[in-house]
Amino acid sequence: MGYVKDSFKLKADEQAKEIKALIDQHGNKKLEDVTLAQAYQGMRGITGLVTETSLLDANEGIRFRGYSIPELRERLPKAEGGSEPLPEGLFYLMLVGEVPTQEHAEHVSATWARRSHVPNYVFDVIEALPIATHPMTQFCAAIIALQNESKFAKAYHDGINKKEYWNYVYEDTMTLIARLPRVAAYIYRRKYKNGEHIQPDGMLDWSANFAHMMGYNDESFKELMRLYLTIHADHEGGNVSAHATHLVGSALSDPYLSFAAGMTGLAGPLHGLANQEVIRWIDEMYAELDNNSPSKEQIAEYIKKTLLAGKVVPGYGHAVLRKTDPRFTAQMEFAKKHCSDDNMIQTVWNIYEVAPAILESTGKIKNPWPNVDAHSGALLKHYGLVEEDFYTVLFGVSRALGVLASLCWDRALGFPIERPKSITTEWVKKFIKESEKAAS
Ligand code: NMX
Ligand code: MLT
Repeated sequence: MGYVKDSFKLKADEQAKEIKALIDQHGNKKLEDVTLAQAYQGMRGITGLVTETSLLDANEGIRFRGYSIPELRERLPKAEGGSEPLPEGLFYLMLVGEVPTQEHAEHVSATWARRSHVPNYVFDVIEALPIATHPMTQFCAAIIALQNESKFAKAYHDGINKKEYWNYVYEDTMTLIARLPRVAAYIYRRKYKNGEHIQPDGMLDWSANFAHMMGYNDESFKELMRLYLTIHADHEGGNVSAHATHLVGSALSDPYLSFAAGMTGLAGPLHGLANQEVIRWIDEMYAELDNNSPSKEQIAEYIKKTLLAGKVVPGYGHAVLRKTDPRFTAQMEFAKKHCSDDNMIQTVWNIYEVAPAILESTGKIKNPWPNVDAHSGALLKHYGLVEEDFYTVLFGVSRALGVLASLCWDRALGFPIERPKSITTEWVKKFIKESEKAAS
């Protein structure tokens, strides 16, 4: 076994023992009560999942294995001459639970480079789709096509001991992550660059090679990719893409099928598609005002108009967060360093100044602050990646790191099939009647 795999297995075995003891001794401890409103309203606030890779605090934001985004930017290994973290290092941290050395991160990088070859039939599947097909649909179709290579599915079919599941899930995880940039770049070049594809460069790190295959060789764009692919990787277990991957994986669907489920969820406009919606919304505002530098007053009016029309202001709000998303702040800091005079970035910052107060004044929006998607598109546009329909694919490539590291943990810890109980409104009415009768 490679040492990343060895270290992961060692940690997972220790953790499995600890969890067994926790359940044996404290399994009946109540985490919280579940209300009727929670059952009807998206299970908000119900703690019902264990995800080891990251934890979200409503006021502070995400921590990956205990490390905040500013800490990750400081501590994770960097590319030579770079100052943003390598996502390879974050993957190691999420999988093994320890901050990697430079050598560990480079080892992950080299492993992914070695496994990055995408079979031609996957490109054939993409080519079979009409060019107008949304990039996320092309991405999901390609992931499903890659499933043919699943080592887990084959091993399960041939018959394996359940203690070995983790091993094949790990192998599929490493191969799938290795291949995603090539698949995503292929979709990008096919749809937007006349099908003029760029071959991978095995000497580059995962993010830089992805940038290169999309056709972007500016060093600071490569840095942006390293940051982007790091900060979008994970957001604890309950978000739609992580939860969907975990849920489908619990049926022992292999990592390809499980990740595809996560990606169909990420493609929703209330989740990952919001990054493209933000740019659309800004462009529509520019067009309506016939002005690419609207004043804060004009932006405020446009936000109110959006709300009056019964639409969401994309990039704002969150199901768990109650403060500015630190992923927004990290991108703002990057923009201040590299491109603070960009017009659309200025607009994003002006929106940030006026939107929260207006959203708060509605009295119903629980989090008036920006999320990760409020900033990402403007940065990508600055570097010439202007095709906003593609943005969620970038998010998806990054999200693979967290949800697949988690899937490795799910199988290593022997988590069972997920199957919560549901009820009907008929059941609810009867339940209320009976509890009122009992109380009287
Ligand atoms: N603009 C307008 N209305 C909003 C917004 C917003 N940005 N955020 C929440 N609301 C509304 C929401 O639709 C709901 O309305 P109603 O009662 O009429 O159904 C009400 O405020 C209460 O919603 P919350 O409890 O504050 O939010 P919830 O947890 O249900 O939803 C989001 C969270 C993220 C889905 C929601 O804030 C939203 O739709 N935001 C805009 C889309 C977006 O930026 N999504 C990206 C999330 C991050 N990501 O990458 O996944
Ligand atoms: C995410 O990154 O998954 C989003 O912020 C959504 C969430 O956490 O619910």
